[in-house]
Amino acid sequence: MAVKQRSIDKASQRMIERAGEKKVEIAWDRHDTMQPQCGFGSLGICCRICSMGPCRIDPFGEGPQAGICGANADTIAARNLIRMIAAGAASHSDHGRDIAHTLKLVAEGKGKDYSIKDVKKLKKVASRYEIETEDKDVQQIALELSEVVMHEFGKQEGTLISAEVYAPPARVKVWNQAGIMPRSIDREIVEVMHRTHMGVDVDYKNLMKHAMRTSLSDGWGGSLIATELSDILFESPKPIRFSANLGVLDKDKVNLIVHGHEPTLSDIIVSVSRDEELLKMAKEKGAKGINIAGMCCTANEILMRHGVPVAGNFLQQELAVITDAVELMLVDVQCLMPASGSLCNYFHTKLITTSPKCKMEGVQHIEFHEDNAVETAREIIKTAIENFPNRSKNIFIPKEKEKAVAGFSTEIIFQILGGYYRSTYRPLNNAIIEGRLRGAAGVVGCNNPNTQHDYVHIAMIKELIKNDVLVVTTGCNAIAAAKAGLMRPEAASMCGKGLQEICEAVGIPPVLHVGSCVDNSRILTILANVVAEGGLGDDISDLPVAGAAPEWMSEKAISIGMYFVASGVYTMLCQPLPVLGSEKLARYLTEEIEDEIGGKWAWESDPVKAAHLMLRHIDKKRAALKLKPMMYEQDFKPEDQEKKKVQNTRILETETVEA
Ligand code: XCC
Ligand code: SF4
Repeated sequence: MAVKQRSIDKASQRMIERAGEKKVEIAWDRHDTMQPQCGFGSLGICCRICSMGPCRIDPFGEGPQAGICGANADTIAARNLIRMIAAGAASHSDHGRDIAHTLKLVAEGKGKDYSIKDVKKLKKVASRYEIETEDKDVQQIALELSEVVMHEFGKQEGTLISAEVYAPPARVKVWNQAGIMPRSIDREIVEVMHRTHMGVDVDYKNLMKHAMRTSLSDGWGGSLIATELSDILFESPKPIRFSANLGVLDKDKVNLIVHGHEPTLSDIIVSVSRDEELLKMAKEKGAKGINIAGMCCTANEILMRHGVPVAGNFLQQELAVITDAVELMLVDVQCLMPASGSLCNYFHTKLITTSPKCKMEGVQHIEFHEDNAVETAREIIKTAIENFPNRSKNIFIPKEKEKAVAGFSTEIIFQILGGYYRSTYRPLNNAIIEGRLRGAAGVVGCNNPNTQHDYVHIAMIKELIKNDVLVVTTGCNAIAAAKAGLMRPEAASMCGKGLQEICEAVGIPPVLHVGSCVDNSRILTILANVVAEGGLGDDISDLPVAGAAPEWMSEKAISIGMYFVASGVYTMLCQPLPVLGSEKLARYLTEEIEDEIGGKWAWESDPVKAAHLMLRHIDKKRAALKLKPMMYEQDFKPEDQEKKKVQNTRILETETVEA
């Protein structure tokens, strides 16, 4: 495949070429050798759950239509999907648990390297959990909060407090009526494994009900806890400038990349890297300083709070190593390509794993524990510095880097819109009601070599903002948007007139970076605030909004998508879920589920067409709310398309007549 078809990102294109010159294999090459990919897997109709199998269903109807136990395509596809959701929810929630554990250590005076950085938020979150905060010292509040939150993961009775108190009341009612109110976090994940054991739940709809409950325990539970407690420990984000793309690597400095998802170690790495003694050591080794850059969601965590530059998104992790300018890449958990281990053998880059949950054969492991954070950070930075002299003369750093603004938390959006003294979502709601804004969209998620890197993300976002839809973003989509210049206030010039006016008046870009994968929970709380502000219905499913994960690849993305659907959001993927082997399940997820829950899935591979489907959904919600017509002429008008269709049919008819 030609380099340009692999990525639209210039820096990535250059590095893909360099990989070819150096004859090292990267994800795209392995993707080529994988063709054709397994159809049974893509359609979701291969089952390996017991050892009478493996079994697979013949999608064309001439071979077997049931596994040896009798499970049909609907059961098999549903079981496979819900297991993916369990893995995704588990990843986010285990991340949340680790942050809660850190908060508890701090509260007990054991996590000496951490502190409560955002007392205001601590008190706010504590009061949501009905913890008395007045006249109580901060440590005590933190202790009580961490204990309540940790209890949420494994409790055996009742339902999840955060789902109840953060979501709009109308939504909670829908969940209760549907019987999908999450009861705890771990319990839902365990129950997925039980239900999908051989010979338990085989009703695809019943499985999907539990899929929704499990994903809700992620979005409004594990992920939300991760976000809220990270803000307390590492401080709530505020608008901050950063740079994005491989050009942030510095040819004269020790380059250290932090990759993965959890901020606990990387946040400390950032502060320790400013230590005089370490800087002196770097100079002795011939470097001009220490440059920390991020990759994937660890990047998002630290750029939201410290403005640390981001070297790239998921598909760029190997490309960073190929620059030959990275002394060390450390990973915590999630989204690490196992290939990085052997790739680093070709270059001087040292790969280091740090979590007891994530090790790689042949790769150095420096284990990180919260009670020893600074020392571990120091050891890792020293390892990077010592590796600087091993750099080859033949480094290549692409020049591309783009300026961007991030740091838009749920709370900051209040302030930016309403002003510091009168924080409110009113101006946002009014803009939608008056037709200055068509609506809002959350565009998030990964990269995937099945599609052209970054293209699907960028094409979709551009189409949305051109049609006066404000975009909020997280994860690797956010990094793609930053690299494409969509997070500069000047990007307002690419928007429809209404959105442009808002960006200019408030001084924000049209694409708001709200954080990492777990911070998709910020999008949920933003939606809850918009509902609470009033004038746009009383449930999330009433809002003129849509969600999308254009280049999704991870199981986490499915859990995220499912909790948005279960929260009432229309959720678009540009590559379908692996369920097409079951017509019934696919129809349920993309149609019938909407009557039950208010949200649904959709898939469309062309990102511009996908954006149009999202716009149609937004328009449908605007019409149901009887909102004013759009203030300015819109680029995409569904009626025009209808007219065009009619015209085309006429032309066809005439042609037939002539023939
Ligand atoms: Fe991973 Fe979060 Fe996906 Fe990027 S976006 S590839 S999950 S790093 Ni969440
Ligand atoms: Fe086959 Fe049923 Fe076993 Fe799955 S559970 S492998 S369909 S026999």
